[in-house]
Amino acid sequence: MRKIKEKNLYLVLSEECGCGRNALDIAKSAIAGGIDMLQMREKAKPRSELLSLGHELCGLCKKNNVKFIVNDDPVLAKEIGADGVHLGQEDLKKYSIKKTRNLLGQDKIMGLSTHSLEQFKEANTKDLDYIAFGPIFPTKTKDYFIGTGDVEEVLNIAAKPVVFIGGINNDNIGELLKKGARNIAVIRAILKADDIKAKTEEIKRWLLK
Ligand code: TZP
Ligand code: MG
Repeated sequence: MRKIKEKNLYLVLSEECGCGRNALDIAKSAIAGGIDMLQMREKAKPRSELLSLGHELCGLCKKNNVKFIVNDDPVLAKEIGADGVHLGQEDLKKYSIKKTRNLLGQDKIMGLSTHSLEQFKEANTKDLDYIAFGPIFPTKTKDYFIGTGDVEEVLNIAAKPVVFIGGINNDNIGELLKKGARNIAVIRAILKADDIKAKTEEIKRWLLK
């Protein structure tokens, strides 16, 4: 069962990248601009704050038909009532895919980050609802990037939706879409914009072309 739309603009929200604006205001503007999915990725915030912010973001997303995903922590995702969780390779040590599924249930969205074709192939056999692949382009979040060389192969073999991430912006998104990408995740392309709503609309137009 496919739990996400055919095409998704996925905002990964880290308030620290938002030029002093607060997470809730950023989310409101990005939702007004047309994001389809929102991930709370707040590595620096204590759990108590994640819980209250998560509840607010979750309510906002529900009202606007945007999927709300919690990064790193399936227990927190469940507590908040989020639509799902996003795990990194490191998170699997604590929360295996099976354990996470048992915790969240069949209806929830489970995504996993992959950073190479090998990791992607492994993830492709697992009980996941989408697989993130990247960083495709240089990004301040990671100290490496993998380029676009494997994008077509990944899409050819994919058994589930692939979300491309890492340094994607208005200048390079066209190249990815031409290779068949349908799901794009960004942090800074949206969070660094002076006008978050307008920038979100601009990127979304690319996706819907
Ligand atoms: N995982 C791979 S790249 C990345 C994450 C969380 C960061 C994406 O941020 P940006 O600003 O869109 O490059
Ligand atoms: Mg993680």
